[in-house]
Amino acid sequence: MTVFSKILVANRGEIAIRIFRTLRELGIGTVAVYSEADRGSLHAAAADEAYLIGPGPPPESYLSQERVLETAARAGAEAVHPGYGFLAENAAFARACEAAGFVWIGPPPEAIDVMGSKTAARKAMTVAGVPIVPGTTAPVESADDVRRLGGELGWPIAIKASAGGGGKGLKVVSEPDEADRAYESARREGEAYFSDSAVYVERYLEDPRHVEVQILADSHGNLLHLGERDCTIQRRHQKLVEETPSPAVGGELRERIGRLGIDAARAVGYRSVGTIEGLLDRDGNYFFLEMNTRIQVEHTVTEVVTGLDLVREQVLIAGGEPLSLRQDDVRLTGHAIECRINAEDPSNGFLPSPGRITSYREPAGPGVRVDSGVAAGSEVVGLYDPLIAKLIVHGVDRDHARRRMLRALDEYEIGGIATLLGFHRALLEHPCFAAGETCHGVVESKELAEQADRLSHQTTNLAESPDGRLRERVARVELDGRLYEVKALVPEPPFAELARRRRERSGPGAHHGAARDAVVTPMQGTVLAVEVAEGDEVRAGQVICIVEAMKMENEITAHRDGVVTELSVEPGQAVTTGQIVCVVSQDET
Ligand code: MV4
Repeated sequence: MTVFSKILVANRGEIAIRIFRTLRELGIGTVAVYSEADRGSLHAAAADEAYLIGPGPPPESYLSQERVLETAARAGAEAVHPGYGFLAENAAFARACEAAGFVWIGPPPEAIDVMGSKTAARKAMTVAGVPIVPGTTAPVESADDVRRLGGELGWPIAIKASAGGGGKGLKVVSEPDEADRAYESARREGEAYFSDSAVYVERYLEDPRHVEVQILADSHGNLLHLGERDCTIQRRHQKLVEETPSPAVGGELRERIGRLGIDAARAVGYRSVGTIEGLLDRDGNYFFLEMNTRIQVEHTVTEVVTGLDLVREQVLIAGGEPLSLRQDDVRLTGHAIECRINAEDPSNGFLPSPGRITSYREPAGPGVRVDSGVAAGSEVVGLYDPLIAKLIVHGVDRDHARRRMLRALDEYEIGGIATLLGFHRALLEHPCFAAGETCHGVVESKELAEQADRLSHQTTNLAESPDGRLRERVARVELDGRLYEVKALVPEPPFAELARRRRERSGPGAHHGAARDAVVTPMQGTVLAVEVAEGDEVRAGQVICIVEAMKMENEITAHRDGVVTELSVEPGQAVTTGQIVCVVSQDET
């Protein structure tokens, strides 16, 4: 059964660790690669062997095909697993792996190529009889074309980047007058993201669900599907919550979507695990959107309801094994939900929130799985994807899973950085989610972000605290024979006085005003240079000082225009996470 003796995982963080676990179970040796920014990372420690492959920026390490392949040769690996992101859907890398004598744990490069071009994929699906969203299967050449197509398909229409996917470059056009601007804008985005300005047009579906189907295909012509996943909960085309089964899919529709998925995969000669993504409209029509030619973040919910290990299937398929089960053997049990735990700040426009994790405790208990890549003391590096963990629950039905997720979110403690924990609590408690609706609008609403912020303060800490100077204290309090754990944020002298003055200046209720005039260091490190002096006028974004951490230089910038006061760092000084560098004052008249 052991088809390989050693596999290199060309990835980092939680997905690298998740893959290592399966490889261990298969008795296969594990090789990690890591960048200079990931020297202390868990994924490097989790493998049998770990190799430094270059500096932090991905092009010089995780995206460097040469360095990854050199390392695979040096380590004596037989195969390369790309995980997701980075090189996972790079057909050139898949070919380079095979040319260098390694097995590529993924689909044939030709299938990656066809599915990588959205117009080529739409053409192939039309030939295969798989329904696509009505629109063009070739790029459109002008805004006039867009207007003409709007007339034919009916407004609104969507313009999408041909080389795109995941909604990047998507522009909605409601009427003919908007065609010129939307066309040019979609082309610019295509060029910026994919170096390809080609765009095509689809009818725009109102309030659809994002429903995708998991496919397994071996090298012996066997294909099967493992049911659908519903990924409708997205923000700016980033999936946040995924579940299976879809609240909108019953047995008959599941079979239809499964068959379409298999037809789609077969049409491009697919082999490995892969996902057909589609849109489900309110009338139950299902349209092909694109194929993800990799293992996906949300594969876990399918694992939970099928009992299968999709990474194991992927490795065995790459080793030439036939699938060990048939469609009839697939049993879907209960309901699974995944929440993506990103180091992002919902109260700050979901901006990434890199920094040191000061405290960390994972949930456990019945029906709970955590795929994570961090621990207390981990540094979340801003260079990489903000996904630090995936929290997955399994319940007998949807509401059981939903309540279990809320319980697990409550148990989860991540201190030192902002995360989506509070956002997920707010969302899963929201009536729209409880009812299994699409929640379009709600997910991106200010109300939900504010509720997320309130809930996240239950686990607030030093770095999240209003002035970056508060320490978390736990005291136990007994009231009426019941023990309570109380977390208090205690200002520490000499900063207590500073915090008081700032609050007075900002007035009551101006919590955020008070928070925002101090510049704090987001990480522990050493001050290399201070670029401003007390009393200097600075503009938002201007560099205040440079802090070296983990051999990388980080620019600490002013967050707003103002005058530098209370400057408290000098070159050579060691700073801690959340330490105040200075205050940027504004005249408040
Ligand atoms: C669409 C659409 C409506 N009509 N295409 C594409 C990628 C995915 N991330 C979102 N995409 C959409 N494509 C057409 N022709 C609406 C979306 C969409 C969406 C779809 C399902 C669930 C949530 C969504 C959120 C934003 C946009």
